[in-house]
Amino acid sequence: MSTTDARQQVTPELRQWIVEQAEAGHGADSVLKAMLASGWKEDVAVEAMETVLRGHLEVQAVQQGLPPAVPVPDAPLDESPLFVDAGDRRVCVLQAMVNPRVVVFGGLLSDQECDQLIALAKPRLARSLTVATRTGGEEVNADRTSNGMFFQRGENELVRRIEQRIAKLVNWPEENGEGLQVLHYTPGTEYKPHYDYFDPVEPGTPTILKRGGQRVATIIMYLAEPDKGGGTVFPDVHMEVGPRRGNAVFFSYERPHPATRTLHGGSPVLAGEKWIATKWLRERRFE
Ligand code: PD2
Ligand code: ZN
Repeated sequence: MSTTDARQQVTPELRQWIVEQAEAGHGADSVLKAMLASGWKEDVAVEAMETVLRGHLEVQAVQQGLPPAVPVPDAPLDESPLFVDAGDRRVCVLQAMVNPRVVVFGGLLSDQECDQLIALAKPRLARSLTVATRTGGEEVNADRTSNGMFFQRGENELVRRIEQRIAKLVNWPEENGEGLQVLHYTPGTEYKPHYDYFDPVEPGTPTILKRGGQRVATIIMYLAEPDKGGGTVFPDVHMEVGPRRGNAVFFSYERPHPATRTLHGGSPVLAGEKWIATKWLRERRFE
């Protein structure tokens, strides 16, 4: 492989060579080394490798029957910042995982915002429902024993402020968000492991998707801490996020498939009370 092209274009031949190297089991480091030795600039070489391999993996995934990947929200974490500018607030990055994409944020909400959300939600709580993918409606589900309520998107100044902050934090239009949902868990209540996307094979899913397409990301904000239990768990990667007040866990899923490893659940609260606010983000404007 050699390049004399001053613009360093990723030609079909280069694409093929990168894929062949990967398929032959050569690691990213040795492929990069070979490209640098052939005169490729490092940033161009890295970008070319990433783009080509991502594209190749996507073609293979779809050939194997997986739904196609779509763009998803994400925070700007490329340079491993300690903080992200979320407009009216600097939010701390406590932990970041690539696969599944999970980010734990510190201080997304102030204590006062947590208390205000709880106070506004309290009089409106009812037994939580889940989407009935068979019909497209909603149903009581033994896997989800919390009480909860939804705010309308932009319902009041507090909700608008938080929605704007989330939109800036993960670079996703506010109007693609479902209404903020507040949930209350008492001892013994939980949300058993599930996926937040809608299962494409369920008959009710096409109806659900008319209102903004698939869910592509979730942000769970912790408003009040239980004394024991109540962590958010990701069983596929054996991870548990502690429900620390003001913090949040964000995760995205680029296709509605278990390959995203975004199975997650709210562990039973063992003592005390847990309050959270969940925001689900859709592909398009959610009406
Ligand atoms: O309460 C939680 O930790 C939790 C866990 C899993 C919430 C949700 N899912 C959700 O609201 O989607
Ligand atoms: Zn969930």
